[in-house]
Amino acid sequence: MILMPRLYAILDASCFSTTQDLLSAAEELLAAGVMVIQYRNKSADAREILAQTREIKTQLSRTRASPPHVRLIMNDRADLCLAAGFDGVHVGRDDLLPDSARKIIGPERWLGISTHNAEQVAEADRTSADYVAIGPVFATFSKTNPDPLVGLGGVRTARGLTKKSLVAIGGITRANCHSVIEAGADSVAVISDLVTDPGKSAEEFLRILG
Ligand code: TZP
Ligand code: MG
Repeated sequence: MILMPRLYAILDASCFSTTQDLLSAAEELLAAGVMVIQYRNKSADAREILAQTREIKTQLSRTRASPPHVRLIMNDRADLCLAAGFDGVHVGRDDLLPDSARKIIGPERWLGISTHNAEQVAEADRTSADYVAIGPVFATFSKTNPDPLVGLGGVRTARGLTKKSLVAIGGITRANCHSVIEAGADSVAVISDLVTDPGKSAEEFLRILG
């Protein structure tokens, strides 16, 4: 059983105009004390993704020469998780089934799964996933064709259906994150509210979430 840290930062390549901007954001998140970062890239090919993740890893070793260990999670692709030497993979409804992804990444790396309703949470609970993401909780502009909003009620329901680490996602900001944790999430996954000033924003999230 893993315990997901309160803040799960997602670096979405589409939010940054250059790799350098993405790396600066990664550096700021790390310096602020973020312990889990997902790399999300919906448009690049596998080679570009690996080139970018290699740079993120180099950045990480520069910013954090010693423990604590920051976990890097690859979105969508279990094969690229291994190739990049990442610590886990997050799969959605269009990706490999969680148990197939588990076969690729092995027992130690973290496996996360997206869910969008109670039935999917219950199903995810029966898989080898380490954590279950539920969302979108609030309106989001970061996902194409998002599923219907689950709201705080959806987070509460999900909490009742799994003892796995529960990650809430979708429209979560410094202003509303506390309510999401109160509803039963262990962690909040955030894209947009970490883009503008990543270090300051992450510090504020971490302060609010205690
Ligand atoms: N899955 C459900 S909502 C979402 C994903 C990837 C996007 C979350 O981004 P933001 O900007 O924090 O709403
Ligand atoms: Mg996916």
